[in-house]
Amino acid sequence: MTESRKPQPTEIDLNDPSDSEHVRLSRRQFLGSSAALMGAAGTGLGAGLLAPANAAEDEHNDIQVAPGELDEYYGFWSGGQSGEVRILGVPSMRELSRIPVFNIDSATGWGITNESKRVLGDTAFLTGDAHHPHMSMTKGRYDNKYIFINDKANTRVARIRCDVMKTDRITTIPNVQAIHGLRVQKAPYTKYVFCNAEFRIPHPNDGSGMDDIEAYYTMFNAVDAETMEMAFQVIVDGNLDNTDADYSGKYAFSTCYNSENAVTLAGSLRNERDHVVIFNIERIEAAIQAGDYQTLPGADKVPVLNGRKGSKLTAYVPVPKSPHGMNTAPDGRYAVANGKLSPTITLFDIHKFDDLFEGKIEPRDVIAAEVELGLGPLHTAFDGRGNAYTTLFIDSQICKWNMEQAVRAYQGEKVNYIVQKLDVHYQPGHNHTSMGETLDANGKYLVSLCKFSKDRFLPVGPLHPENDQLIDISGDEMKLLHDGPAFAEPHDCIIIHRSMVKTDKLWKRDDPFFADTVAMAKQDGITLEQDNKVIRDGNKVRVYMTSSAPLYGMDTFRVKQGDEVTVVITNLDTIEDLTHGFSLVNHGIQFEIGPQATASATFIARDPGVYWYYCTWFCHALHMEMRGRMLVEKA
Ligand code: RUQ
Ligand code: CUA
Repeated sequence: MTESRKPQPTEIDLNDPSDSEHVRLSRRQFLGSSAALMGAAGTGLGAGLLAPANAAEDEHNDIQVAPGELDEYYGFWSGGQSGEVRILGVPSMRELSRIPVFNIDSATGWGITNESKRVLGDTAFLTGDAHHPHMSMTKGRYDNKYIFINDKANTRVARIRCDVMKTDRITTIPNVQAIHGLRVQKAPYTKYVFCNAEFRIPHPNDGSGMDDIEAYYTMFNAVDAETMEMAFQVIVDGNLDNTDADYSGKYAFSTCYNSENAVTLAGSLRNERDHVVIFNIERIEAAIQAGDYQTLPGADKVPVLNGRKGSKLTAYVPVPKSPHGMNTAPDGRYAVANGKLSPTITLFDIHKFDDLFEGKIEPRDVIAAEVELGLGPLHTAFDGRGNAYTTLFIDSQICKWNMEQAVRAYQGEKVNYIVQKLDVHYQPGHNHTSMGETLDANGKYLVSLCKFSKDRFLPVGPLHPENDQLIDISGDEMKLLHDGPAFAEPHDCIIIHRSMVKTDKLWKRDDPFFADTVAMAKQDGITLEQDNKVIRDGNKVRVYMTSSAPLYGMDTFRVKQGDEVTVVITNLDTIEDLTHGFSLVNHGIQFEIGPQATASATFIARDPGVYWYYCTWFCHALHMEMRGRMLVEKA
């Protein structure tokens, strides 16, 4: 089960321009022409301008993305406290799109339309704090199905569909608080989304037992990636921070700070060591099969297993002081716990986990190396060539180090495992390499997500942007290429070769995203693709109309004061990029209707009078004229 974890050679030819139908000019060809390079440099492309002075001679730095050219990689960025996910092009670092998830968005109508409210459920009014976006995988490689992301603020996990890049499911994790670390099971496929609940709470959390701090606990959670239902929860000692999984599908592991079970800062810093908890997924599944679990109130179908110290389902490995990031190397063998309050990283040998669970070795025997890197190690990324890149928060540096050399140094050999330290600006949290958390890690780019930008950009008031710095790691030395300002803290990102991401250009009429709305129309005897009709059902009114640039199917509709009005719009246009919008003035109603999509929103017609509605997405030379009136008659 654990033999073959060797990374396979990458299946993508990164220099093959045919991997995207849009690419007309090979990048190398392009860079070979200094005239073209000058031409691009003269356009003032802003974020797209990345070539260092020596780009023309230096093979490694082919990072120019000229106007009309496409990026080689997609970046999926967490939007932090904004609650959204952003799509960037890498290496240009241009922002391509935003996917609202845990936020309300006036452009797309996320949190406003009935379709998005069905996804958001009864948590539609909540805020979001998005940290860790991760794409589903098959056999350790991205599979373009879903991107999952956590909401720490309201204990949720969301799923984004990669075909349309919209959020399609959101699950609130029961009986825990603050989902932080999130990763997917990497093999054989993403059956589970693993997510850590960070804060310990009383159980039941009903106002009793609030002062019995010792009895608080938290849980490690697994969500079924297809159904988005809870698969299981595991009670742990301490709290949980970040998590990752191995390449066999058998193990997941989480860092823990506050093994002291304290509720104050001072209390949680008492111990010199906290721990990493290793979860044996096979044993957990067997225990569920055997009925060896309990359930908790309010979630009586979710198996809750005991994974506290001494349990056969988990192993606790002591590591220095409040470890934070947990990162599996693409060699399938090693995983790094980042020391945070200790200047060390702890390198785990995953190949020894079987022995540990069989009781043949002691917990600390799974440690292949524990070496000093610098101050404040938070997260580690990998290049697929045996090197690791660790952010040093306090030192404001990225430390590049070699894993095998670190193992030898830990065994007492006099070898230098640190390859290079690069200053970043400033205080990096996460970092991420191109394809770095998959078997396709290719060591081209590294992004350092810096928490402070200080003097790197024009001042914009007391609230500064973050600074996502792009670094070339393809050569022996790391080279800083680009400063990327970002609003609201992107904790984490993933960088995926464009050949592995395929999206739809138009909606399909039978898309499940608006299937409920289509079903409602059918009940009303409406054919959405052609009918423009008002259906009255008591004081509920459903207004069905089409949109086709530059016209709505109805330029006037009439309702009565106090009616609950649902406006349903179907965009008949079949042209790529031809999105219409619908905004009803003074009613807080605004949303996107993509080509071939149906979208709807419901509101109360409170005040009599004339209210204009208009198209919010510029769609046609007569876009301004794309409008109509809602006439609200006095009750
Ligand atoms: S965790 S750095 Cu969610 Cu590191 Cu932010
Ligand atoms: Cu339709 Cu603008």
